[in-house]
Amino acid sequence: MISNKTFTMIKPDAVKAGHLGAILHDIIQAGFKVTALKFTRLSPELAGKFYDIHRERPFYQDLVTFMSSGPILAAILEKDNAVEDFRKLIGATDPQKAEEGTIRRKYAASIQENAVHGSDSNENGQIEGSFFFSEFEKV
Ligand code: DGI
Repeated sequence: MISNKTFTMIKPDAVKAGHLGAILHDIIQAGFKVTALKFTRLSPELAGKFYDIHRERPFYQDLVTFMSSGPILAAILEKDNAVEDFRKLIGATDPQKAEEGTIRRKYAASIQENAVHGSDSNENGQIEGSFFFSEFEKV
């Protein structure tokens, strides 16, 4: 069965810059329904675990430091074709390569501090959502 859910984080750069409300508004306007929501801060240990897949990449340590540098908003989102549609809405990893009108193009400053996370597959969406939310926190 194709999942209609994805997982997102509004990252520390966007929260610090005051874009949290605007980004959430864009996400809801694009037709996504919020089914779980948490404002929290990742410890370096948890950020490292979340991005474990990138452990061998040269930017891993910087990424972990950045992702634990301030609060984030974590959410599970629901929509038909959620994973693919959300990746389209946020745009390319590097905001300079992201299309006009995408969230990263509008709010992100660099490839590392790129404002939002979006799961890249249904399987990862499920894993990432469960990383942050227990069953009773998902409506
Ligand atoms: O799925 P994405 O977030 O678009 O990208 P990804 O899964 O390839 O990488 C995860 C995060 O790691 C990304 O949002 C920002 C960071 N990252 C990816 N590539 C680079 C990077 N950070 C730096 N500094 N340099 C990179 O080349």
